[in-house]
Amino acid sequence: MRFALIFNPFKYKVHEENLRIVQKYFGMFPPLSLAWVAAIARQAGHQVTLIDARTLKLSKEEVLDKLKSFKPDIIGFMMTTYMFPETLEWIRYLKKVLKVKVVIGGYNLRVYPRESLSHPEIDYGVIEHALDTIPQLLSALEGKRKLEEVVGLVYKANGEIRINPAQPVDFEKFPHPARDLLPNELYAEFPTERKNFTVMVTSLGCPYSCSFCEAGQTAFNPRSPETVVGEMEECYFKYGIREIDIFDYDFTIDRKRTIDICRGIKNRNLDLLWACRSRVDIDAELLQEMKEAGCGRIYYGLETGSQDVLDKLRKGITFDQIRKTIGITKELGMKALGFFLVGAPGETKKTVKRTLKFAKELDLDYVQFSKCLAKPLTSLWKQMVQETGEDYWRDWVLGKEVDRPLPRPWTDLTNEQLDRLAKRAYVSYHSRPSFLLRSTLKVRSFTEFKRKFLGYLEMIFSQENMSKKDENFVAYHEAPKRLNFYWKISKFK
Ligand code: B12
Repeated sequence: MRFALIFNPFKYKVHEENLRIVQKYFGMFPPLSLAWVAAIARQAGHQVTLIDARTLKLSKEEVLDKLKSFKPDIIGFMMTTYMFPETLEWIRYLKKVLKVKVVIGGYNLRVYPRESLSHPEIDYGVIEHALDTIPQLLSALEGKRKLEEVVGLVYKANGEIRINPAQPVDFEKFPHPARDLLPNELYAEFPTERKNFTVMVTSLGCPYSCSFCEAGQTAFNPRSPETVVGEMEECYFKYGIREIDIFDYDFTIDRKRTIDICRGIKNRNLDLLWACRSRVDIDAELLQEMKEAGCGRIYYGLETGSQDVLDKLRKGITFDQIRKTIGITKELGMKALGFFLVGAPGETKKTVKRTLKFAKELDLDYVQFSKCLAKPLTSLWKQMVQETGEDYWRDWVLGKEVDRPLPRPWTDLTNEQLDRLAKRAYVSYHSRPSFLLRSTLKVRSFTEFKRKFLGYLEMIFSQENMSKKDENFVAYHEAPKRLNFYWKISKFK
């Protein structure tokens, strides 16, 4: 089978957890989920192409041209709940011209498989992982098996939507993502210091129960240290990658595995700068191992400066742990980033002030103040659906809802107040002369300086007090000239 995967560009939504400018400068990331799917399909003997239309700035028409020359039997899209309508619009456009089947996958399918398939343009959905489902689906499309036998598939038959339950998968068995199909030199995220840059996922799931996270209490499913370091080595030698952001929910959950990965990186002499996400309940010895293996940034979920709010979020950490771990991280020469929430359960103007004061006291290298949101599968969402009997996200996927700021019944602050407070927190945090001076001195290249300086100026001058729709929204892109060049030389990859 000829299988084409497409990553479409997406605009800012006012229901998002981040302010518009934060979203704009977030970065250009590889469509990793699709790169996994591509590798899985290829391993099963199929011909695959992956078009990152977002990063290559390709219009629908240009993607259509590429697809016409590739001649796919089936095309695939990754669907997040939040970007569902615009991905659907792309599918509608392409399906009008190309008479091909469409398969979608992604986290949204775990929550809304039926609702997603209710749209006539979508033929198949992969409910959970592609590892078994995609080879089985493609062989079914070749007439070698029946759709009823494809595990983890949602599909249509006799005018009804049918679901074949998914089976658990072992993440270790996945091939490495097909980065050879991606323009690796074009990716960067806001704090990136080196090129080429990529993201990795080395484990699935998280056993903790934070009320705002969709991964809460899902089985931890790690790849082995050998496999993880093997993927890093492939990134290093095959794709010239020198910086990696590990996007696991919590990279340090299994202390021994983390240490083994660190030692593996050192033993293979990989000169990589890497970043990861972690809880603060880790120790100095582990941090030392991470530093020695090239870890340059750690993103910590700190959430708030109020003990009451922290408890309501069921985070299970203390301020002493936060202070100690951030202190050691900085002493070892790694950058510490804090993720904070604004508008969490029990939040007041006073607690937001306390959070900002706490962030300044910790003197983090980066901070993010996101608006607490009832995202699908979180306990905040479950509770809201139970109490109100309404599910905004379900209606959104069905096409019955519009993009609007969502209610937060767990705080007395209004959405307008929260946007204003989040913006004020960013401006106040980043405008301290000591922070500006230190950040400038740490900058490693002109592009890094430009990206950070523009982001800072836009936050001060262009970020409205209440995030609004922006039809012209385009994510900040660093390399338009090289992009054109890349597009010309890669006419068909
Ligand atoms: C890397 C990443 C990104 C990268 C790359 C995008 C991507 N997903 O490839 C970037 C930074 C660009 C990104 C952007 C966004 N992301 Co993101 N991202 C992730 C992250 C951290 C890892 C993805 C990954 O590789 N996982 C490991 C692989 C093995 O699992 P997987 O992604 O689930 O993919 C498997 C299956 O879902 C399925 N599958 C997935 N896609 C497809 C497509 C087809 C055709 C098929 C057949 C199967 C299939 O097969 C895959 C292999 O088994 C996940 C969280 C996580 N840890 O999983 C969030 C996550 C997927 N992202 C999420 C969100 C919300 C976003 C954004 C909307 C954020 C924003 N506001 O901009 C955008 C939307 C981008 C878009 N249009 O898709 C949510 C989705 C939630 C939901 N209900 O839909 C997640 C779950 C994180 C979260 N905290 O909520 N993301």
